[in-house]
Amino acid sequence: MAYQTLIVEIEDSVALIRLNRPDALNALNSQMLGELAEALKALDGNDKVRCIVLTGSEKAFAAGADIKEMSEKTFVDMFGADYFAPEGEAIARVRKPIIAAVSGYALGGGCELAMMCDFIICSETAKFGQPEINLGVVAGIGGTQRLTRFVGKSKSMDMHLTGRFMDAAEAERSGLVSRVVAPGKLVPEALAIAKKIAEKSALTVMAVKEAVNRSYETTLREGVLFERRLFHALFATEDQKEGMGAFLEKRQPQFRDR
Ligand code: CO8
Repeated sequence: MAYQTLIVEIEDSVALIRLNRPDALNALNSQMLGELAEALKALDGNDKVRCIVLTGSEKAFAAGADIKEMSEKTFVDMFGADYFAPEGEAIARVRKPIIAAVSGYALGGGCELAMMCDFIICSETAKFGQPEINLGVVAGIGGTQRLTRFVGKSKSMDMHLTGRFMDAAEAERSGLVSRVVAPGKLVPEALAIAKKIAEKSALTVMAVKEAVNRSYETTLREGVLFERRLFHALFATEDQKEGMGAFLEKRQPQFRDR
């Protein structure tokens, strides 16, 4: 499938999606988010893909929603179309893991898109921010909610109220990203992590993703119960027998997603 605003490659069970609007620092317009939702849906249903990496360019993961596209819109336009809601929901529905690999700017909608992925790794050049306040708006695809869960209220308020940028070291220190890598190593490192995940049982990977995401959406008691039931349920799979059997036989497991 050819896209105008994305480059999609599949190799060794891993899909790499590159946001590709270099002239606008990968600003997210309706076309790009529509194509991204479509590509993710297709990759989620593609048996050759077990993990997805989403990246941008060296200069920008994405510098936010496209200000040119939005500037003249009215409340009726935005509310009437539920601007970016269907695309956000489509991304949230993906069951395979998505790793955001961020180099350069991840601002506004770009930071929010990275946070919609399952985890973020970044290059030392990364700059995260929610600068919507400088445009007279607030974050619109989850920034106030997700950034607060990642970094806590104080730092989230600071970021949203001042519009300042956070560098890679601060992002790692405050839990926004899981790893920081040297510039130039970002995509190879993200692909290597994705390949590690691709070796696991796809059933267990989906269960982990559901369980961790549930921690955002429910009480501790309900979340622990949900996790325990998934843990019990996985004893119905061949992959549990294979994983535990391989450990006892001191060999590598051969998972078959059953
Ligand atoms: N939208 C449109 N075009 C952009 C954007 C953007 N967000 N960011 C950069 N560009 C364009 C510039 O206009 C410029 O284009 P041109 O060459 O045609 O003038 C080109 O990209 C290069 O940008 P700069 O010349 O500005 O590059 P610099 O290196 O000088 O600066 C910055 C880089 C700091 C990233 C700067 O471009 C910048 O501040 N960009 C805007 C960042 C921003 O405010 N982002 C938040 C946008 S609002 C948002 O994301 C809301 C999300 C929620 C929406 C959901 C709706 C429901």
